[in-house]
Amino acid sequence: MEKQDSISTQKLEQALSLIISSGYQLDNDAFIFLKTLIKTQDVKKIVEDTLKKVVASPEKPVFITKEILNKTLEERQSERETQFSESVVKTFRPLAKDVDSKIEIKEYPTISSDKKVSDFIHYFQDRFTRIRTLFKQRLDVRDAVPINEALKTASNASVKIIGIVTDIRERKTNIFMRLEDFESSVTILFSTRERTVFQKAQRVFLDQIICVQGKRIRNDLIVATDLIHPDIPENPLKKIDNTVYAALTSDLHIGSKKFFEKSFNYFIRWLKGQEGNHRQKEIAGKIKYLVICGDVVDGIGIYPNQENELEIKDIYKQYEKASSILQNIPDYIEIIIIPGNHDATRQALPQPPIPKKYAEPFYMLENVKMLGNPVNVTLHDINFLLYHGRSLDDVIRVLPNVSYRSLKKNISIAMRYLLKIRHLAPTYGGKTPIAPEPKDFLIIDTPPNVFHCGHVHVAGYEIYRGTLIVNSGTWQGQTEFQRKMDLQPTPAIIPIINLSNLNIMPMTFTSTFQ
Ligand code: D5M
Ligand code: FE
Ligand code: ZN
Repeated sequence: MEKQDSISTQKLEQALSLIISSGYQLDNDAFIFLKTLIKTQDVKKIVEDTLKKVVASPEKPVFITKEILNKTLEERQSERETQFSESVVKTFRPLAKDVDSKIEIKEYPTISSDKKVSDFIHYFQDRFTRIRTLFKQRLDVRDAVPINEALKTASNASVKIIGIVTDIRERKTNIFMRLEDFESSVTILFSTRERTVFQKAQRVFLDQIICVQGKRIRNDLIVATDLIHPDIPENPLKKIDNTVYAALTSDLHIGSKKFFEKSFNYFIRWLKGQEGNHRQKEIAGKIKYLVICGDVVDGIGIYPNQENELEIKDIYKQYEKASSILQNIPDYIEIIIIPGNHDATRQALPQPPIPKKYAEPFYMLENVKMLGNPVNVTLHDINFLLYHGRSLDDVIRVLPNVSYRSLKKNISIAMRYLLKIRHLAPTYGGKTPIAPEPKDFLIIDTPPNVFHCGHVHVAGYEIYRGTLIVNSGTWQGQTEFQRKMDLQPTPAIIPIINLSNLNIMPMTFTSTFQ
């Protein structure tokens, strides 16, 4: 320490004699200023640089002032910063830049605009037939029979049927459901005497396809002894020899006053190799895909009094701002964008991609793919089911133990339920609007490797029967409405998925950066 001090003093002395020998004088403030710098700066170098500038300038001052010295100091600092960021950029070698992207988009809805009554019939016929096929893959459902056959059996016989739920009446000690198939219908009684079956029945949605095992006790009344969902079979985690990662996110809500813009820009700088420690930079360099699962912007008139929380009150400007931010992402990263309920596209599911009319700047970016909601995409041989997740609000309502307050622990349970029923939004005409396309695009035909949703603004993950369930949270702080609902969002967390083993690494970009 003492040695250090004497070196600093020596440098100050050398600096002073340099000034004098060059024919200049140091004013008092400048002297005090230099003394304050001796511990942290090379004062001799500062003086040398200052003298060089002074000698070169046409108006040579007699006194070297504090201001002149300070200017040199600032220039040196900014030069060092530039060198630092250049060296970071030079040493950042993103592996993903040398990997070709591999994206396959599975079948896509062709949206018809004029709806007829017959569309509803086709829609439900398609739903019933396809979910029944999924049911028949289960060993314990192969012996299910059409409802009219079940009605012909002897009284008290055990029967198994598959049907669509057309009516639900819940009382204190029992639930009556009406179940229909193509030919007939029947009433099912779930009694609290069969507690677990009764609880399963409490979670059933209208228009859902279920399998019921029970006893026919009267003409068209069956007392349920079991309720079965199609569920997904065990699908072992795919192990693929990939070194690439996907970053999953959603619910940016650009245009909202609560958008975490600084955090999001920090995330982009990290992607570019400009932030983070060595290990974090290594992860950033492997990111090949960025998936944005809806609610890119906050939209206009989406909920009452939204204007109080809007920074940008024009939908076009919201998308302009969104693209001006996202265009800073390195172009070797493929960006996939689907809409959510705040985006400017049809609200009914399946939602078409956000149209060019509103999101034109995005269509100009070569590394951006605008897709619909929901959609199946394969990224490097890993199947993703991307769905914004509006119906999760309905699921949260029917599942006991799951509430907005408990979402941090339970969001994956709500998503898991959609996998079990093999449908993304069962109730027609409920809170989640559905358009009756001739084919039901909301059925989960094939269990995905990754099931990615957003919407609830709370990040959560789990592996269910080999499928990685991810909710990617949000970049928006708590809104007034969410405060009333006691929903605590988890902004600025990005789950990063290693596509070779589906390992998940949540990266946080909050705290000091907001
Ligand atoms: O939805 C974000 C979360 O907040 C989601 O869980 C629903 C809840 N939310 C927000 N607004 C409403 C209204 N008006 N009704 C019910 N639930 C709501 P987001 O789609 O981002 O607004
Ligand atoms: Fe949202
Ligand atoms: Zn949403």
